Amino acid sequence: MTTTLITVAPTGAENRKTDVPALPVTLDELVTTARDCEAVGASVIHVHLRDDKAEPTLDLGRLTDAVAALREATGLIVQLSTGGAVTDPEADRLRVLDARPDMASCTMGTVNFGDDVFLNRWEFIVELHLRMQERGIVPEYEIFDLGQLTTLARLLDKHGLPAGGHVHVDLVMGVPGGMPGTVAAVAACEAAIKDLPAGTTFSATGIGRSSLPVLLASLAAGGHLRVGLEDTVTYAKGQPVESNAQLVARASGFARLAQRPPMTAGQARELLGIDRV
Ligand code: KMH
Ligand code: ZN
Repeated sequence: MTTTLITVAPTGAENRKTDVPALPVTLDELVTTARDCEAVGASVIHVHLRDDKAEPTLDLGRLTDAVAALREATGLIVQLSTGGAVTDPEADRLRVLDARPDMASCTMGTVNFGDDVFLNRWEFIVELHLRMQERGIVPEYEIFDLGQLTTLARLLDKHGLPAGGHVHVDLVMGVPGGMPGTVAAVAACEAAIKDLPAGTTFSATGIGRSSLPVLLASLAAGGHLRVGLEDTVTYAKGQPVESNAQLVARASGFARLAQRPPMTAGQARELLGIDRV
């Protein structure tokens, strides 16, 4: 791999605007963030939306508007979260696909999520996978624990390759209840990914203080990167993140040092098979 795909996850569903003022919660803030992050090396944006009170929402009208606004303002690949918040019902999470993004996330199993449970039943996973296949939406398979890679292998075996034919996974590491954000865990996942279809790619993100170790381990293992305020609100000890672009710029810098500069959105589309759907 000679270049690095950088995904920005600017908002998430967990952090509060009152605690993290840099969090983009309005559509204007999201579009500005997207432009800024594209300028410093992001090629994919993983989107969670907020309502007028800055609470997480899966409102279809807002999602549809966000997809249109991001496409108009940037060349970024628009990936909507179907994970939502832990409280979101399955029907609302499935309806996200009606907003017709380029990509959508698809989590490969249930995981304890701090004091909560992020529920992803097998039947729900299959339904998401099949609907994305039908509609030509490219999935990013979210992996919170090693065994979820085995679930992905089972899914592909039983229900076929995703739209576009390319398999891309994102390792979400360091969630309390999931796998740790360590070099050993990245290496274990990399080994398990070798059992998935040839050409499968992965990115990785480490929550909180695991963000830098995971970023460096992923680059070293030939993986790609996800960064953003969804996962990381502290830039360095005692220093809050100023903006999503600050995190993307840092990731781009490390990628360049690793002789794997950020890929353009066009290169990312080619890699992920988005041009083929
Ligand atoms: N907010 C988490 C419960 C995804 O976006 O697909 C789920 C999540 C995964 O963030
Ligand atoms: Zn997310």
